[in-house]
Amino acid sequence: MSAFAAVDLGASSGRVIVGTIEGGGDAHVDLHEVNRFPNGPVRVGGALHWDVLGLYRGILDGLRAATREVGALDGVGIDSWAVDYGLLDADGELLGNPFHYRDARTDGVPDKVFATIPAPDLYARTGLQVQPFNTVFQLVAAQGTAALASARGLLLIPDLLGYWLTGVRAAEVTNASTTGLLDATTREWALDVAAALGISEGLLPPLRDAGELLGHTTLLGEVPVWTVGSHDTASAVVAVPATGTDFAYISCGTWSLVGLELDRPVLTEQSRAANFTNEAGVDGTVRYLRNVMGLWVLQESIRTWNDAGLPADLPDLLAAAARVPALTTVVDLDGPAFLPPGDMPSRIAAEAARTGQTPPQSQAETVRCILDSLALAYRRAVRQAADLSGRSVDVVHVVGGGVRNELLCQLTADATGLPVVAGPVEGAALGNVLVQARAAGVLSGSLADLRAVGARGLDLRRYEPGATGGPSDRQWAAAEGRVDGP
Ligand code: LFR
Repeated sequence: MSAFAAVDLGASSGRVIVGTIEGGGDAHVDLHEVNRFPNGPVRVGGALHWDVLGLYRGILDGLRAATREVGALDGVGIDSWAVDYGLLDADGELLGNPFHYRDARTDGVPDKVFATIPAPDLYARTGLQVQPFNTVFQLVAAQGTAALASARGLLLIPDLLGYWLTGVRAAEVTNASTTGLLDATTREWALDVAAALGISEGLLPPLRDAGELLGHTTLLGEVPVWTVGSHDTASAVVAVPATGTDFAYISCGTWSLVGLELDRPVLTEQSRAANFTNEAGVDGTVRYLRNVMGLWVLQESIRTWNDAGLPADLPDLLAAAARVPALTTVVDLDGPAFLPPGDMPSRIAAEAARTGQTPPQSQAETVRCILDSLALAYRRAVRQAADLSGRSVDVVHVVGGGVRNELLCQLTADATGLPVVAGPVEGAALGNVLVQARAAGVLSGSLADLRAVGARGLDLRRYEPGATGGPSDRQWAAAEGRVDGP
């Protein structure tokens, strides 16, 4: 029996999960959470940061707990959200707390960058969606700061934590692809892009693929640290229990990442206009997807209600939302208004009013509006991904925390008109463990082989379109017209 610790850091919590694998012909993975710790933005002096040392402590506590439970570990792998980074000085010390990608310092920066490198040229090269928080925009926003001036190295969050464990600096390629500084075709740093924007080449560490030995940590005996799909979405896509090739996936957590796995990027003008991204996947694949604002808007609504002293229990809210008539109000949750933390119910009401719709009148109606709007966004993204890449899709896999949201899963089947297979919940951790196990020689084969091992023993649930008498395809299509207003 082998045991691997997956460190999976999300925007609202971090987890250390142990995956044990019994090798052999019918190998399967058992996941067991050994530590969970809260994560979230910390506002300091008007800026949003991450508490990266707190995260590191949570990881060390988790690794100790893992060792107590299973004895010696066969490996550790780290994945987290994308784009954010720490800067290192000439001694390799961290220069300040990493910024949170929802910080406002990048407002207006993409346009400034496009004045130097036109957006179509940048897309043709990096294949990356435009999000104000892409690392490249954060670095341009930081120009002129003392921290950036004294920085001699940059490490993305999982790479920074891996460096603290092993002393080895590297940039794992799946996450590097979210910086806006990686060539989408060659998967090498686009050094000319960096130079044109005044970003020092010396900041960029050597690239590594997922599934390599990064180094060892000696904190718990000598334990190998493996590179994995260090972008959480990349690890989650590894864990999609697909049996064929014509699948779409929705990695559904704080964000919803909706798209397809391809073997080459789509760098067309139509793809850029639709803001689809070509992020690097494990084994040379391309994660062709769109970011949908996701359960973030629901999480922030609940936080707003709790702060106001209103009862806001998720299961109760979902049960009440299920009784609200479908598609009463739908909004575009991808608008910039929904990116920063804050009072989402008011922002939804304002967006409903702006588009000539009745604002939700209760908590249940607000939750229903969020879920209907998400399902509508999924419908659009799945169809556009298929159109833009010339692929067909016959099933939608939902992985991540959203798997637990049965109403959302059924709405997704209804809206896309496709069967939805929901599970696993801990997709990123499972993908992380699978890639470590192959690197360590416990598993072998292709991504499809890893998926088959991961799928064994999973409790998957299937949702058929229309199973609960939801809206018709015509009603979903009509609702699409309402999000932009009259
Ligand atoms: C999901 C995710 C998305 C990325 C966003 C910000 O957790 O990694 O893929 O766009 O967070 O980093």
